[in-house]
Amino acid sequence: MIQKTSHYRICITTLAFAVLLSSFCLSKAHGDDKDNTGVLLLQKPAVNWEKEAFPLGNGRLGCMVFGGVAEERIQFNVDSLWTGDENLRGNYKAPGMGMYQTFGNLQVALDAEGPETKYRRELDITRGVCRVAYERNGVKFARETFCSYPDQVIVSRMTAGANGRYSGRVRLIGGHGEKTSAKSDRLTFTGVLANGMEYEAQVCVAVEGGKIGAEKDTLVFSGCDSLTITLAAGTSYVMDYARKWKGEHPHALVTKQADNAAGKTYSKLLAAHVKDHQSLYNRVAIDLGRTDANQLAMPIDQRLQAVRKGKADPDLDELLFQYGRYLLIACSRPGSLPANLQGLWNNRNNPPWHADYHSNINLQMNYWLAESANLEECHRPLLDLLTASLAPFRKATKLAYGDKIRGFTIRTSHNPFGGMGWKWNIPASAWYALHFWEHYAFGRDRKYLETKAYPYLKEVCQYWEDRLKKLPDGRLVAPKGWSPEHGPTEDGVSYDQQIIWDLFSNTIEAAGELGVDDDYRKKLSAMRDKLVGPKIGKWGQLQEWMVDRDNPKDRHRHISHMFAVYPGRQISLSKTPKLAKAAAVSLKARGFGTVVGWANAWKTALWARLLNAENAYMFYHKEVSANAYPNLWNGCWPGRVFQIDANFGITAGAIEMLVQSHAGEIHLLPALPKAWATGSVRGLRARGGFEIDIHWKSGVLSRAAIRSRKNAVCRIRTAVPVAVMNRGVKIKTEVVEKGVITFPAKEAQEYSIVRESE
Ligand code: FUC
Repeated sequence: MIQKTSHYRICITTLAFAVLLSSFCLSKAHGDDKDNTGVLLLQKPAVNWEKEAFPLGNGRLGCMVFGGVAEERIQFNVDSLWTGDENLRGNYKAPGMGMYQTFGNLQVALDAEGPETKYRRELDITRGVCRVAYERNGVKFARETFCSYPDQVIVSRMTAGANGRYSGRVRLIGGHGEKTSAKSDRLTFTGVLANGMEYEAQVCVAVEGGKIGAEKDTLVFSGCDSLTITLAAGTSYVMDYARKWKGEHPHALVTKQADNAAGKTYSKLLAAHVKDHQSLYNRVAIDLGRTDANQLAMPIDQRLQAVRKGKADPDLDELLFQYGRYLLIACSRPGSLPANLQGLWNNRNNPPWHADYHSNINLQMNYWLAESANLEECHRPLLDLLTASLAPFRKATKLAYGDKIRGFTIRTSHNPFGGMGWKWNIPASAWYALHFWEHYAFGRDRKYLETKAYPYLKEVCQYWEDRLKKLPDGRLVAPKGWSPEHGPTEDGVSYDQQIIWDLFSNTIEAAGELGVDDDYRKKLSAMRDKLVGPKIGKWGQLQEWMVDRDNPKDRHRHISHMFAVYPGRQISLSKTPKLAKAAAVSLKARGFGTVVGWANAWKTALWARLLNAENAYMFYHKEVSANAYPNLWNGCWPGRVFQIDANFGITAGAIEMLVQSHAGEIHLLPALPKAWATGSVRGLRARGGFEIDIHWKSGVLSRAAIRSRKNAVCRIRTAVPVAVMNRGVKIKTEVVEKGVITFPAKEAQEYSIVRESE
């Protein structure tokens, strides 16, 4: 698909493409897009933080809304409120590793008489708004809460169908015993952690009708028609190692954000928020079938119960799909830190696994969907933090491996100060390099490749040039590796070998794209060809180690030797069918039982890459039929504590069922399951700078659209014969093999793919 045409037009028509794209975003591309499905409904207030409260966020600032009637509780976080530091020696238990902290709670106690009826609590992921509604004594009460990226505040508004119905108290309670001060209509607390991290939160309350005033540390209001509450919070963190990660005290900025929001009308704040949210969210629409109307109207906990009893609910499959996108928009925006093990949401000061960045699957999985689900901006916080952490990563690597080693590697867990914790995970920096490469592969931003991605890739290659070990027969192995959390430490572990192959391949391709480092490219190619490659073992399995010791009864949750199938590209059914079959044998042996969320999501993507639609769907479906809590989050081993990776991985897995582009071609509907027999998707992205819409009926492609960002040869694989049209005119295509055609795609053009009779 993606061979370069002989001349790229340098005069980029990015503008034209942006206009084209935005016109697709703004107009509903298809009449059959539905708009009643993007809502999580529950009919009681949340009691349990991780299972029932609803998450909102703007990347940096986030909160969990409980929706209580007598007391609204909004637990909030700022992504950089971390203890710890550079933790140079990597002691996981040392204070330097740090933990992600809760910031505090906003509590609104409401005086009320009489029981409420018709209670509803909804998270509308299409708008990024949480709504609460109920009635009391015939009066309707309503609340809306959102977290705005443009205004950098949380906003909550409470209204009623009659005047003077709101009396009560607002409290702002810090997570570290801070003292809150109250003045007229504002609450403030400020604090400093042991590592010098300064932080502050401010709440402003505007009332209509009635009155409000400060009493000790509380705001007391009575007889109000409505309340509009804005919360601003920040820390002194800056993503800059040279400044020791520390900037100004947040007081001035937090005050400015609070004042600015308090000076705007609620409708203005809401409109700016919804516009911003939808500029990302609306890029993708999906229709996987129709749920029975009665079931669709049910609260999500009951829908989960129905699914668990075997009822079909394709709209719930859609909701799960879009929820992954929603959550990434909510916890990873330009300027923020990347999504940690809990995204952005944490109500404890000692969260499981420190709520850290975990490099042996979890952090990567958080970002598997970013490019393909059309949220490339949301990928940037990861790339930014990894780039900002280079200096401390290099330092720690030299400390452990000697001054002579070039490049760097990392441990399994790390924090936002470039500090690391538990156990070296030697190929992790190479796995991260894949994210730099993928950002280019999807977006084709050459400048980014040249200035950010290629230098990163090259530096990690240098580490492996120095570290790889020659076997007596001349082949190369990574010494002393470990298949994550499984088996012994030894040479030539498949996880290491596959990731290094991927790193070298991407670096070679990157240098080729840039037309640089010819000799180095040849050197890397020679080294790549000498790497001990994937092996098929005695029971036909893909070996996890160089030694053929895999146990067919082993159900371990980690499946690291499948990296080459997904997210890597060393093994595919079209190019390496024997290895792909061996991978299927291994994956089958790991079982079909219920596994932790991230393993479940990985298996979805893996079965999709192995083109087994029903197995892929089985694992996709388990996410709702076995794993999901009422707020569609899920828990992880041990103890089923909340972890967010599966919510992202499952969306990425579903995309692999609908379109794949890792093997040099765009494969439309590679693993469409029976459960999604008729449907459509709009706005997915494919490598090579393409955006894709697909419609299918009774399990077969009916039409598709491909929009190209750059001049490129587009190669597509379909199960049925297709013709390609551009501006209503059929264009010439070349048949490469049965089911595979190519055509020259021009930048900023749309191509219609229509089914032809056989
Ligand atoms: C990996 C997994 C665990 C958990 C942890 C955060 O080590 O093995 O299940 O997800 O990361």
